[in-house]
Amino acid sequence: YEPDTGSPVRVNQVGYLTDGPKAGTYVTEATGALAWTLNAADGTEAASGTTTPQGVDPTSEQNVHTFDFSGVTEPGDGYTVTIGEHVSEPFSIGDDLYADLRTDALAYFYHNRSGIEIDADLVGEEYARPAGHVNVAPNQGDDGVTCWAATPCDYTLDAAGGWYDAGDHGKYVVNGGIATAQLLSAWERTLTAENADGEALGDGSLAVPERGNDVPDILDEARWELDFLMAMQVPAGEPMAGMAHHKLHDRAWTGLPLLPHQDPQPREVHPPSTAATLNLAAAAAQGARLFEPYDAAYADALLDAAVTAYDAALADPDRYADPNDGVGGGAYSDNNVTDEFYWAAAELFITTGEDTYRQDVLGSELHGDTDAVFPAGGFSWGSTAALGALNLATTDNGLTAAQRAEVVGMVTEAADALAATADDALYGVPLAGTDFYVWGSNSQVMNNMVVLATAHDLTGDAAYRDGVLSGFDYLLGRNPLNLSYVTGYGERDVRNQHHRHWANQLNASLPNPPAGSVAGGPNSALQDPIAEDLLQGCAPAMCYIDHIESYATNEVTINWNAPLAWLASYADDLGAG
Ligand code: 9MR
Repeated sequence: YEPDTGSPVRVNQVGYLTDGPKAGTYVTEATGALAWTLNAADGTEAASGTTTPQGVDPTSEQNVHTFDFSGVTEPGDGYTVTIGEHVSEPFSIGDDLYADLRTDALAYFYHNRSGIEIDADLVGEEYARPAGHVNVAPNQGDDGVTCWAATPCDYTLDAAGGWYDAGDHGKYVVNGGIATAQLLSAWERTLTAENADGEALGDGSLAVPERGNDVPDILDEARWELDFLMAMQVPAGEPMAGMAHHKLHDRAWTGLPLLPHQDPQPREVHPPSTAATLNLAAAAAQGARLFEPYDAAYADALLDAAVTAYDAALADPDRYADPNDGVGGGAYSDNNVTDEFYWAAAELFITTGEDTYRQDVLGSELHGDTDAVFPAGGFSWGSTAALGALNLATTDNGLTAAQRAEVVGMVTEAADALAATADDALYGVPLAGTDFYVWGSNSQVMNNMVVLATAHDLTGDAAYRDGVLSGFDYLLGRNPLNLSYVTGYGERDVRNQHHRHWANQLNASLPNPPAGSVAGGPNSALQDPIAEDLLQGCAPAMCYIDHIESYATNEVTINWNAPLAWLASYADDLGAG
């Protein structure tokens, strides 16, 4: 298998912000500098220069040059870069490059709602479908779901609703927590960042059934999952009351293609875990402060669930999900929950101001350890302390000036390293070296971009912004495979992500993923049969294939689209500002 990498001239196929950095990469064996020209759509030359030979890029094992046309600030569509006989994909220069991505990336969540009809008026006929996993045959609904036979319980849960995690039909509290938090943070950013446009996420901004209810649509979307997270909590009076069940999914993996409402299998709730409980605590605590102005009773219910969950986690601090519990759904196991404790304590402190939470977060062994809170490979569902630290640094909260300065210092220290990484990387990506091309590597890149963007919001330092935009360049085409990893964006976008019913590759009557769906990305561990078969020997950043069965390189998930939505929102605000 030889990937079709198209032109060796690699650019952001969507485009470059008018006042932002503008760089690309050229794959060539040539060792000396080469001439490049930037041409406008009508073929006239807009700029020219020479490339900088860089040697072999370790992530791709390609010999590359870089080129830079940051000086060009004339907006337009259809620009191309030519080097010798090679022409790049076309791209734009302008300020309005991320507005559609902001709403498309968020639309992903409504598309993947469980327990509700997906309305043709909101998504179009090809994406409309009946409600999934309510008690309508052949479904065995999530309303009144029982515990897994291996660890039975005496109660049922009404856990209909929530989002499907990914290409599968599972619903996981661990991953639901971080995804919800990142949507909530996209909204919270509009309250704290100077240039943020709240209206772009406000009521009427998204195609969701709740639009017109005077609540920001992004909060309506988050509520769909917050309700599910709360529904996964063990009821009062039961053993382990207040803990959250780790996950809910089918008895065995469903096959592809299969629409949610066609799934005939039993659905089962798996045992509680401390990590899930702390995800509930953190996300619900954040939700409580953001819903307060819109629905005080709901905010109270969220805070109540968060406090109960946190207390339950303190009383049962090392109940880990079983790493072998991976039949019918992913394990999402994690045997270190120090970071989840840090995150939950931070959110509860921000929301309540209570000293006990302040002590828990500031007294954590993680606090002040920048490398632990902000791992170079990116924060993730299994490493969540960064979420707490970012919110402590940006929100109005009860930290003293000195305490806040320390948290802000952690963010900028992490961002300094990431900005330097992006600057050194020959494809501009803020992901250091070759070790971090893991399952979902694009989300690791994006979460590093979130750290950079937050540092930019906090300080106004353009070097951080440049790191974010350079990360977007990588995601949108300036990469070793010359692919845009976001469906519908760029000339060479991926569109066969692993998904049960966006399965056009398997059944022509089904659609491809809708615009704004980001693929997991290169994963050098080759953890699915397609990758194992076709990608042997790949360089780390090239271990990717746009094939529906390659779930370990090409899936979509809520926790990957959530940072995409956060970042598109940030970048759209930049363009407007
Ligand atoms: O995103 C998860 C990744 O970090 C893990 O390495 C991988 C294997 O455990 O699982 C990923 O999560 C998958 C989950 O288990 C099931 N739904 C789809 C998720 C994305 O592939």
